[in-house]
Amino acid sequence: MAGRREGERGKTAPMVAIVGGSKTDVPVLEKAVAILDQLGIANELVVLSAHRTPDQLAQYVEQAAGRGIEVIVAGAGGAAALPGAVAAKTHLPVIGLPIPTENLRGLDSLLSMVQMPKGVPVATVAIGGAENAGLLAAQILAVRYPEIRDKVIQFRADQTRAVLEASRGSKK
Ligand code: RP5
Repeated sequence: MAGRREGERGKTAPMVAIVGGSKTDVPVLEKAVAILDQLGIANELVVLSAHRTPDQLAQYVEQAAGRGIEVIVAGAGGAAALPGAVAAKTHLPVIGLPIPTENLRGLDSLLSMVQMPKGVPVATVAIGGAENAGLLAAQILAVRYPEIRDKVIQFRADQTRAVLEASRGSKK
């Protein structure tokens, strides 16, 4: 596994944390997990809310860097305070993932996330853009880990090939 580091008792220490504000966010968050798994990057998914479990969220984020987490993906919907609350408690890069919502289609989530005050950035992807959140996390890690860089480059090459093959197929 790329970026693999053995933690206590031989368990792989996660390098990316995916935090969601509610269990209802999990189906979207799992797409970020899937791309990280595909790239062989150890990750963990947790549900903690900026509003419903603020103390537990703060504690989790404060301990993250010390546990070996290097990037945090934070997905939330509606008021979507989670990514900002996470970013406020860590120096780690935080990727905001706006979760689609029923009434405002996730525009509420997106606008909440991109309006961070200066000094506390959140790198926000598209509404429901979980794959890109996972890929961006991988690309941040790729700066430091050559094996992850190679996997990202291979992913892009495979993607290019698939598009060109589909294009050739459509001309037949
Ligand atoms: C946010 O409120 C969560 O991130 C979720 O997207 C949204 C709705 O949460 P539930 O009421 O479904 O738990 O905090």
